[in-house]
Amino acid sequence: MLRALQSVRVASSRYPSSMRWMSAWAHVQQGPPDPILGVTEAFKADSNPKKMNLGVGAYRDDNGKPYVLRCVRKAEKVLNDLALDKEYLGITGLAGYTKLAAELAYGADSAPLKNGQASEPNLIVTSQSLSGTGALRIGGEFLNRFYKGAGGKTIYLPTPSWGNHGNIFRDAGLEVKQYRYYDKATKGLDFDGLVEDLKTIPAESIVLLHACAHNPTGVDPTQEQWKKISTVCKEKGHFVFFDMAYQGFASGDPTKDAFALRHFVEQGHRVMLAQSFAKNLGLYGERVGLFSIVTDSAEEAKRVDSQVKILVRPMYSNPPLSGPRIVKEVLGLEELRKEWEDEVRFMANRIISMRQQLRDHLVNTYKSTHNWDHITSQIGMFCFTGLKPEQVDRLRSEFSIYLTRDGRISIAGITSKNVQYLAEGIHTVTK
Ligand code: CBA
Repeated sequence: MLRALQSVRVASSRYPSSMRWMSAWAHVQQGPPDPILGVTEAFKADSNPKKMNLGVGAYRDDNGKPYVLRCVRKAEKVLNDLALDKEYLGITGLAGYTKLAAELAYGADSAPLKNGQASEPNLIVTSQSLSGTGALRIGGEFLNRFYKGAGGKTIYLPTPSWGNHGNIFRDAGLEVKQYRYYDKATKGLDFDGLVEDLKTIPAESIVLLHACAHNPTGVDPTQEQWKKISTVCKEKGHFVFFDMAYQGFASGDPTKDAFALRHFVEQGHRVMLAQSFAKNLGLYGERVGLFSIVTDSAEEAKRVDSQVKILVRPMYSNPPLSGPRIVKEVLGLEELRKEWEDEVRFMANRIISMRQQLRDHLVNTYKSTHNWDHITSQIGMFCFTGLKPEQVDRLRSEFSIYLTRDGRISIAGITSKNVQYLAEGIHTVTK
């Protein structure tokens, strides 16, 4: 049998017979497509003019087109006129950018950052990263190498979490476990389950929290609930790793969306943070993000910084230059920053309006008898619709509407022109 297979393979090989020998990759098995990015591939191959891609979380304008922010275009013009060089950045990236990005997340008046201004060195160690994913990976590697808490090298993720989290942390050598988060029955937060799990897992465990606009559920704790989560984590000595990929996308206000992170830091948690500028500045393909760790002292910051550099250097040497330059201009120039804040609010509001219209069509136009309140009560880029995998498959085959099989839709991909078509599709497969 093996011989037969080999001869088939050899027959289809492009190499002449004198060069035929067993390939080093003959044993490599076909892997499945990525559950999120694979949806985009399938969408691209569909020729239906009515097709909709609600898979990946990428903002579209009301014509369904990718949106480049005006403030970004202006920053690019400024940068172009400066005709800057293309030298390598340092291992941890562009200093002006890392400072502004950290201030955006933690707040310019954050105690560990304020120390930096008062002639003491900054206590927050930063490293520019390959967007949010890269920041999570640096964090995973750092935890694997250095975390000595009694909870061990296990990271606890919410159930469910962004599909890539498990892969990132497993590949970084951590064990991955879960805590309760989403309540399927209420389509809201299982707050009691969450708190109970955080109390039950071993002391000094590593816990990943989505800072805002939880992916995939669109369900965030309230400010009061965040305070309680902070207290429980503190009592148990848990180490908190925040993932903040959507700052500004939850409420339209980046400061409000940073509440959880800032509260934890105020309460004395020395957290880790993964930040991304993919969504809130629309810099998806520029891959610009930030990894940061809040340390205890200037001396500790210095040691940690040295080890972050040692960790990053063999992975990719140093990060790319164009993205952070753009962010530095936008956040650093008052006029562009103001324009950015307006644009983030605009994007968030368009998403809120699409939620409303989708729910209205289901309830009023199609008279669906299901409860669709969660479409408007959930926040951020995504709605966790509750659609079953078979219903998702029908949306794809009968309507050319593409989403992930867990029933998540990227609201940012809906427009005022196709929202009714989507409602029709959802109604058809759920009635
Ligand atoms: N964390 C979370 C919670 C995310 O949802 C995403 C992006 C990232 C990483 C980190 P980036 O590396 O591009 O900065 O983002 N998640 C997706 O929007 C998508 O970009 C999503 O559709 O789930 C992805 O890569 O899957």
